[in-house]
Amino acid sequence: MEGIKRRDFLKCGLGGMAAVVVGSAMPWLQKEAQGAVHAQILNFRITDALKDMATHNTINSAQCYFWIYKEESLPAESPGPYIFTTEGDTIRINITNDLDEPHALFIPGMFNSGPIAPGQTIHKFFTATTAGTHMYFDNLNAPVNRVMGLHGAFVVMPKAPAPGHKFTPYSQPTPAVQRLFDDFGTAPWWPGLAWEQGDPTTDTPPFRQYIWILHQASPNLFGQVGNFTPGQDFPAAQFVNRFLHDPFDPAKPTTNAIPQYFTISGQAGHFSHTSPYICPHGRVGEPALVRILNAGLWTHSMHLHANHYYVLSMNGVVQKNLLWLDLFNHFPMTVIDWMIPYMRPPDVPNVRGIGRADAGLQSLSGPGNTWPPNEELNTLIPENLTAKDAGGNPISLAVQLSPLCYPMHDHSEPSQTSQGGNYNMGLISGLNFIGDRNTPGAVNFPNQPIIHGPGPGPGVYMPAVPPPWFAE
Ligand SMILES: [Cu+2]
Repeated sequence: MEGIKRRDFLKCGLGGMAAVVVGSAMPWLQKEAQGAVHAQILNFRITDALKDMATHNTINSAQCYFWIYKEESLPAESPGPYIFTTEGDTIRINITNDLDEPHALFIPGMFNSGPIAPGQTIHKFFTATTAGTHMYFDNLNAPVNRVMGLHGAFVVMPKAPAPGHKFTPYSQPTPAVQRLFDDFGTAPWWPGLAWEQGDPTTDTPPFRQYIWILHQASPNLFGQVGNFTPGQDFPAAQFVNRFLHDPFDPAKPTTNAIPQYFTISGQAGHFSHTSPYICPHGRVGEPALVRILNAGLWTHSMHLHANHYYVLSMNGVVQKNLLWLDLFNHFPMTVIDWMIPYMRPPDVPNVRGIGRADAGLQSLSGPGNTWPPNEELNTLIPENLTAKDAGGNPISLAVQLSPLCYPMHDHSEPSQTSQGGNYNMGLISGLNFIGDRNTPGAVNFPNQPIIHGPGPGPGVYMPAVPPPWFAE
């Protein structure tokens, strides 16, 4: 970012969201969270960084200036690290402000650092009082400091479920939420695993959960805030007005303040769609929680394919009547939990219906059904043993029809297209299915005709017995 004369910039943007687990008692953590580090004390520095925004390589070197919470043991990134702890735990935190104006760290209802002067370090502790999803952010000069990148997710897990019940994400779930979590893995309509249940044989972790922090970034405006008179706050009203309403003027590409990047947990487009930290990845019967925090100033209408999801909690209020939806509005500063049941996607052909385990798996092949009539989940198109390379060696053409990848995208599309025309660089992710834990785990279903190569063409039914290449 030309013109900014500040610290030696940290570089960030490699795309691996970092998590830190704090506290002593974590009965819910039966398996190490991927990439998580354990800490007894959080050591935060409030500093700045330049982040690669587009391709993460030299093809497109677009960068954006951010203010960030940097935990000492984790890489620089905006948003700040995911923090996980357990209800009732005491969190010790040290925060140093390396920037030129006062900053803070605030968790509504739980913690308020108060203003930390430039160069000052504070030492505090607080109790994680409420299980659920919380945003931590800088509440000074609101909303400038928060939108400049000073925000993150603070997740408090309950200590234990109510006697005779299964874990939910809350210490006082409503009857409807408790019923849903009790039914997962038990009721015939939710076959598979409970949320709290893992399975080492499929490498499925318990408490499957994802965090989506929604944000928008304006490289021009953030750069101007970074260059503003040291020690003075950038005028908040001007920041908001320009961030939301600056008319796009192609003649002034270096001053326009409209956001150019719409991100989920710091990533956009291909990088939010393919990140294992963002895009849920599981089998039918492995329900997953998504905690969604909108740290920005724009509204996002998040629309999921393949499954409807349950809205469990909104801004700390556990819901009495669970909405079952495929689209929901996420306004600025809302914190909303979704439960994706990971039921069988309705478009995957199977006569036994959606997600049911009480009937055998049957192919839809035969007259009157759609073509191709194949079961997709878990299916392997076997290799064509007749294919040879130039040296006469067999070529493996085997294709596993997993994962089945479905999109999650923002229906506020005109506002999310990075200056009109780059849809795939916007706020998108997905939902991946890598199989069905309610059907035989092996590939090549014996009652299933397997389409091979180009297939016989539309309207031609496949043989009822496996073709010769199917034999093992
Ligand atoms: Cu869609």
